[in-house]
Amino acid sequence: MKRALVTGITGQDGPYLARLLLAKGYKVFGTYRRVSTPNFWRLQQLGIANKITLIPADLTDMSSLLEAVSISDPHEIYNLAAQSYVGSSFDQPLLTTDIDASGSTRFLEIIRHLNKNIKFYQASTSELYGAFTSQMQDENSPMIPNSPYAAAKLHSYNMARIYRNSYGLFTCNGILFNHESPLRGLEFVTRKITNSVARIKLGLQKDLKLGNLKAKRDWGFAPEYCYAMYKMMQHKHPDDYVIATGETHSVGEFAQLAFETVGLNWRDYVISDKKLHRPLDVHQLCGNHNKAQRILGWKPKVTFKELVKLMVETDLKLWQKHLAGEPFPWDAPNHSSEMDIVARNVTKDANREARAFKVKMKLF
Ligand code: NAP
Ligand code: F7E
Repeated sequence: MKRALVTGITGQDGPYLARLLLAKGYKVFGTYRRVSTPNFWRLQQLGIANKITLIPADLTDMSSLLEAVSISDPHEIYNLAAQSYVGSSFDQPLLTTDIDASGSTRFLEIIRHLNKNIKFYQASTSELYGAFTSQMQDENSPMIPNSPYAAAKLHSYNMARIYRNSYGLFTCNGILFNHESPLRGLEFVTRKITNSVARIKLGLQKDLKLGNLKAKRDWGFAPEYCYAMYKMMQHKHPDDYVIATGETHSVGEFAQLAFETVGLNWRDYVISDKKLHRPLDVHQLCGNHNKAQRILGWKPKVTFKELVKLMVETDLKLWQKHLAGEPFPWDAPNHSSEMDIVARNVTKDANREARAFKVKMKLF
């Protein structure tokens, strides 16, 4: 049975990828961080919370990563964990660098010392293109980061490439353009809009404050993008791929369509707030996924219109259920005793322990 280790299992992409890997017959391990309120609700939404073995680990903590790898003994590592919010990277540039830049290097070092056969997927991003505002971006476009987040991710992109070329590791960079879903975090602009549209429609909110309405993004559907991650890791040769729809729309267009879905005019509700503008933004992104289509046979299916409708309708249902007395998924009790959480330092496999110890000795 193939084993996969997925970091960032509690985020948007982690649960979709885990669901796919489980369907493909993998044993799935996921890393999570200890937080004051457990956040396994996405795994529970997809009905997979008790099918995954959870390992506590933090990308800034080398020993926890080492242990996660020795416990799971994976064939494939999907490194999805990140401080992924571009806005916060301006507030916490050092933390973002530690997680998003050094985190992947910690894994690459572990693989290099422990088992060079482990395949490694790095969650790279369209934010790498930053200030390069051509009509479309592909794998050969210049990368000119415009945020601490993107700069840190560029470091990881390069390290994955360097370890592939210098040590022969199987590493892939998925250069994923924005991808969204009903599991998207509420602070990202798409979900902020769809959640607010639902609340405004139900009379729970008056208006919606947004920042840069002119920024353009290439928005796709998250589960399809997770399938692309899996496809890259199954290909004979490791490589880097742009995953995108090839269509771009402004934040204003997204808002307009979202309000139209519930029969409202966005201009009556949206307020542009200068405080929500970033110190430096990425103005326009539109990805060319031809390489992924040609080599992996991957192409997007869900359209921009379908995506907006799906997200608005899901948020509307959530709030309607809430008004009828049901708790939100994230309010539901989510520390189920049925969840398989590995207690660190109590692995029974003596070989893994010995190997982990040997590697620790080499690294520290
Ligand atoms: P997300 O929803 O923000 O999830 C991020 C995950 O990383 C969460 O599980 C989070 O844990 C975890 N994490 C944060 N800091 C960590 C740390 N120090 N140690 C261990 N785990 C940590 O992000 P996503 O949308 O699923 O994206 C997945 C990956 O793809 C990220 O690397 C992101 O940067 C990248 N990416 C995303 C997009 C996109 O449009 N979604 C596009 C391109 C690339 P908590 O739940 O505890 O916070
Ligand atoms: O912003 C503008 C904002 O925060 C999109 C992450 O997954 O995708 C994501 O990064 C645009 C920006 O996503 C608001 O200025 C306007 O131009 O939804 P976002 P992002 O920054 O594109 C990439 C590919 C990643 O890799 C990241 O991890 O929308 N915008 N008004 C706003 N953005 C937010 N969040 N909130 C606003 O009110």
